[in-house]
Amino acid sequence: MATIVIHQIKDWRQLQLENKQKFADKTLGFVPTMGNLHDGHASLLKQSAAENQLTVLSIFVNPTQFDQAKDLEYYPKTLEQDLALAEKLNIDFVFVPTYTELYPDNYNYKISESILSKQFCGQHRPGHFDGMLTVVLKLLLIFRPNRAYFGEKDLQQLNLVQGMTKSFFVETDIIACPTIRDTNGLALSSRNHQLDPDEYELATQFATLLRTKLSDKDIHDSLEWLGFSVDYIQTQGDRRFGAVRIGKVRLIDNVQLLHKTTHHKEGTVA
Ligand code: PAJ
Repeated sequence: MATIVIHQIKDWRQLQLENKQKFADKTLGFVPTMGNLHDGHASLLKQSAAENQLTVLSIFVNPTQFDQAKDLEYYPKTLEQDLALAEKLNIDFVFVPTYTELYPDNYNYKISESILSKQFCGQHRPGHFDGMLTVVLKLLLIFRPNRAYFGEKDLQQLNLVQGMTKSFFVETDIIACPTIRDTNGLALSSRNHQLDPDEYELATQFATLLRTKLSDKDIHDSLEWLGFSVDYIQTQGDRRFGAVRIGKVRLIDNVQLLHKTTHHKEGTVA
């Protein structure tokens, strides 16, 4: 079946009404994204397609989670390519809403979390997690999927979404998916496409240094010396989290520190 692209919530409702048979007793998997899809997103889509009879992908560059106007403006948009990938992966539905479709209230109502969302990235991106949680809750309520797939690359986001669904009794299982990396160790990210070749080379040092036995402070200082502007490098338990900037591009990552753990388990709550 060809991928069906939906722009409006009413079209999704209509589709369900007209195809009761098709939806009956089928499990629905959901993969929310901001587009500019790469192999990291593809791994989530493949896992959803393998574990559910139907999959919905959403593509929406959510303005309420951008704390800087320039970051939003420069965010790469490649809808044609993204739809071609969805088709290739046999994804059933792609939801591509407008701002007014998702925010009829113009963001007067929002979800906020008061502890975890203030740490790590939250300290450096005011309002970011409010915007993220709000749009994710809206999307989960529109599609009411059995499972929704999130990458461990954004572990703080994943943990916040898990906490939110538990707090608001949302009956969707939040599934953690491993971080997909380039052969040089750099976590795949839409933001990597904004780096020039020299900056990309430099970015690989971020992933490499995060895994070393150096202290957080020594990694911080080494990265600054190399030319990064460091937001934070912070170890919690056996996991090290980091966020850096190269020029206008912000990169985040987290790795499990094997020298700090006795058993290897990816994606545990930090
Ligand atoms: P986006 O950055 O497009 O990421 C969509 C999903 O892909 C997230 O769950 C993210 O963790 C996952 N992902 C990104 N890079 C990955 C990689 N290298 N390996 C594995 N998974 C990866 O995260 C967002 O969009 C937004 O905040 C969103 C949840 C869509 C809300 O607007």
